[in-house]
Amino acid sequence: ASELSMAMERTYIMIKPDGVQRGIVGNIISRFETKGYRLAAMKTRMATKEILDKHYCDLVEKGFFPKMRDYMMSGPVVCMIWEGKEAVTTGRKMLGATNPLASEPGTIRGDFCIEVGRNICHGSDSVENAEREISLWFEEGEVLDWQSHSKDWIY
Ligand code: RTP
Repeated sequence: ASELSMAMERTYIMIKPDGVQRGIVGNIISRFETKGYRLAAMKTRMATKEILDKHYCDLVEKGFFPKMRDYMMSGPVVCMIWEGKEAVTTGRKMLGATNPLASEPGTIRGDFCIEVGRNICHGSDSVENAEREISLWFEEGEVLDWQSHSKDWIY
């Protein structure tokens, strides 16, 4: 495998209901597009209790979880898979810190929000979790295989 394909990663990026309602979807997509990542899948849907309990399996016992789950079900979310070199780590950098007040300006959270409970977007924190989240939110036929269609001008 070439150096490029070895570094290829897929990450699950989700725009939360506040990001959708505030009209920040296009801006977020644009940032990942212009960075050089490829959109391998995208859809809108309502999150359910069942899928959120699985997605946030590490957080279900936390005191803030029921409120957070209500927030996540308060409107449609946009589910996306972005792929490219080190997409997981770089995706997290582009999102910014979990608490938007600690997020650097220039990041999505740093530019658009101030509340940890309304932080606009989610991004996988590891390659393993990205794979888990992708299989949770997407069916196999919904995900494109860009590698077999790749062009020299995308890396
Ligand atoms: P995410 O999973 O949404 O990308 O967020 P993250 O990895 O940066 O942060 P994590 O610790 O996994 O927390 C997941 C989400 O839970 C909400 N949260 N609320 N104290 C609170 O009210 C609180 N703490 C966390 C946030 O929406 C956070 O993104």
